Amino acid sequence: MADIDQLKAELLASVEAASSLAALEDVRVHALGKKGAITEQMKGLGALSADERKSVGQALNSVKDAVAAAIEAKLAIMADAELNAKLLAEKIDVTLPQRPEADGFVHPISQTIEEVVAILGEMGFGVAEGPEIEDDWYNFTALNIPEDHPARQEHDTFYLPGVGDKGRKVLRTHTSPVQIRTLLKSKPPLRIIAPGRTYRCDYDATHSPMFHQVEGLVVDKTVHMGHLKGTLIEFCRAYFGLDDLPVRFRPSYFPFTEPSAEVDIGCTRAGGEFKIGHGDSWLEILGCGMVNPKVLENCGIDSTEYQGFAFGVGIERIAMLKYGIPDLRTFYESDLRWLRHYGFKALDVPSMVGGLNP
Ligand code: 2NL
Repeated sequence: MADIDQLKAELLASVEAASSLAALEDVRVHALGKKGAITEQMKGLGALSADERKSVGQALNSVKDAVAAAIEAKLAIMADAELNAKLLAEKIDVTLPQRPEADGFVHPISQTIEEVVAILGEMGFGVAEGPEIEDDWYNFTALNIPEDHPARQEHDTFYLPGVGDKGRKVLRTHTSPVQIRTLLKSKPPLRIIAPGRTYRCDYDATHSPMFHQVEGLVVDKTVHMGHLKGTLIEFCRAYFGLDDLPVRFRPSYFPFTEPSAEVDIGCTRAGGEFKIGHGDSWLEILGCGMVNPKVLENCGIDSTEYQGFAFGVGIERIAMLKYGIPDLRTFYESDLRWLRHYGFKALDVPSMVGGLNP
């Protein structure tokens, strides 16, 4: 038995001493292999009495288990150390600015989102983010769009296979579920925008199955339609860079807002030309309204104490209008010639002090 204890101590010490994967493998073969030290001892068991065979056999088995466990543990430590060394060797500082001579461009979608964030950020909105694969409840039910509501069909939803305990999973059809998540976890007053990818099963010259949206939400005790109008008029004028851009609110309907409105901006279509600004015509650019009290209640907010306004803007649409991009589909083609033409310099970050497109 003393021999077995010594064997155990020796083998554990050699596991401890192994300093490479190859050395550890040598130790494993030497200890546990077919011709290894433990196997050799096992072979001697036949010569022992029945009682001795049992106790020595058990002792050898426990040495075997202890050595195997020590090798496992050492392997895990070595794998960790290897990964750490690799991470350290491959370290890059992602906060360094892009080299100015590098031939890369910011996509107009990213640029437009940055511009919207700059304008609304200046007004005190914070950016919120959330998952693109959503529970049916966050995407529809919480927003007062019940199971049989026609809006569910209008949204041309991509449903994911399988049914979870919270209901079906969907690709979010708008970024509203991000606002729902924020309403559920933080207390008002709130002022947030949720930019990001959204999905609807629709594809033609003016629809893409994946597109981008920015939604905004303000909840407080005394916010009213005047704040909604002031915010969106200011937003439209700042985004298009026209101080006197005509903006009008036209009654509309969304299940999640009441009252609801669509926002049009002035434009001219005279003589075959199209231009944003004072003119003979109107162009719809976003949807908005006062948050339906049912939506607040669904998120555990007392609608007799709080009210809010919300809006949603299609990023592709306002990017096409501002930058004269005629075809929606070109956004997603990754055509470098297109990107060189419509893209932006990476160092020209939009801001209200430095300008939206410096
Ligand atoms: C559009 C219309 C809209 C909202 C989005 C919203 C979000 C919450 C509560 C209430 Cl959490 N409303 N979002 C409200 C009105 C319109 O988008 O045409 N978007 C492109």
